[in-house]
Amino acid sequence: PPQQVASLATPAPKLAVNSGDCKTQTIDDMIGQWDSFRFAPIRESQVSRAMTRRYFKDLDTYAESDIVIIGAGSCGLSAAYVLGKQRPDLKIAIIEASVSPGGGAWLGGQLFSAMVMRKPADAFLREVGVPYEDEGHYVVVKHAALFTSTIMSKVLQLPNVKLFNATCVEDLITRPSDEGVRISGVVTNWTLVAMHHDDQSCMDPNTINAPLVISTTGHDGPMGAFSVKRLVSMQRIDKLGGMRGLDMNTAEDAIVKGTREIVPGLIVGGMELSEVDGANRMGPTFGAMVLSGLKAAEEALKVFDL
Ligand code: AHZ
Repeated sequence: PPQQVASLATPAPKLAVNSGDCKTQTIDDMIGQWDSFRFAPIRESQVSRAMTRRYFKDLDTYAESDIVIIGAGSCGLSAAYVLGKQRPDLKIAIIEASVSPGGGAWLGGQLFSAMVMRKPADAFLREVGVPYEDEGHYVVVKHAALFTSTIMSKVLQLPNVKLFNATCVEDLITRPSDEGVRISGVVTNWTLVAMHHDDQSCMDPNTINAPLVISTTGHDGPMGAFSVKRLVSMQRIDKLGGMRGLDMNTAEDAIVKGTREIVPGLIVGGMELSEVDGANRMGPTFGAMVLSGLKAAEEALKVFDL
């Protein structure tokens, strides 16, 4: 049977803080006391070390990950949420090319604020604690940004998940296998570096090894459909089906049901899948993205339950 999504009831573990002899204040301690107010002292190198030490420790820790998720849009974040909650023993790295994770889920359609989700995807909103208006067959979140910021905050609080933003996947790591080739990790670069491959001499990338990669890079465009386009150029799949025109009714079911391991070691979900399967697009309705994330997580857990 499909695994149940764990409840959110347990609070996120507190990070250890070395408060030294600095008194912990409340907001009330400060109000009306601004004349005597001052920040605790700091040396600039402490700020630098606080960031770099953690970042390089994370690079070290996640150089061997259990799962890499490419793309932190609505599908990738949903998959990360389910996997991270369900399996605290797994190390999950999310690689997001943009400085700001969230993909297309900061707005609904056009540049409108509200986000529509068709039922039964409202179950996911209840799971993460996003309020909505019930309109019968569909629900409306008053701000798409409310959904995106909520799921992002839940994902980023998970101790076994690390988001590397401003970092893009430039290639896939492969290994020979009985089925031809197995995807065994990702090749990464800071996005700002990747943008300058044409005007700087060789700037080699970095790598993350992982037995399983989930690609959710969205449909084709300046950034999207990264992994499936690479599968074509490495002759692992013949050609892409090409995303078809908009039909909400067929598109959403097709994306959720089709979310699967496309080649060994690579699960594809969200709108990236429409480019493989020749599925319709759905436009501004996001239920399929969260449920594709749920299905991607379920497919991934089959690998780790062996
Ligand atoms: O920055 C991209 C975005 O945040 C990121 N991304 C793309 N290529 C990458 C790479 N390395 C790292 N090579 C990369 N990150 O992937 C994220 C994709 O998010 P998205 O919101 O575009 O995709 P999604 O499938 O999660 O959601 C699609 C939302 C859409 S599109 C659509 C339509 O056009 O009809 N309808 C919906 C609901």
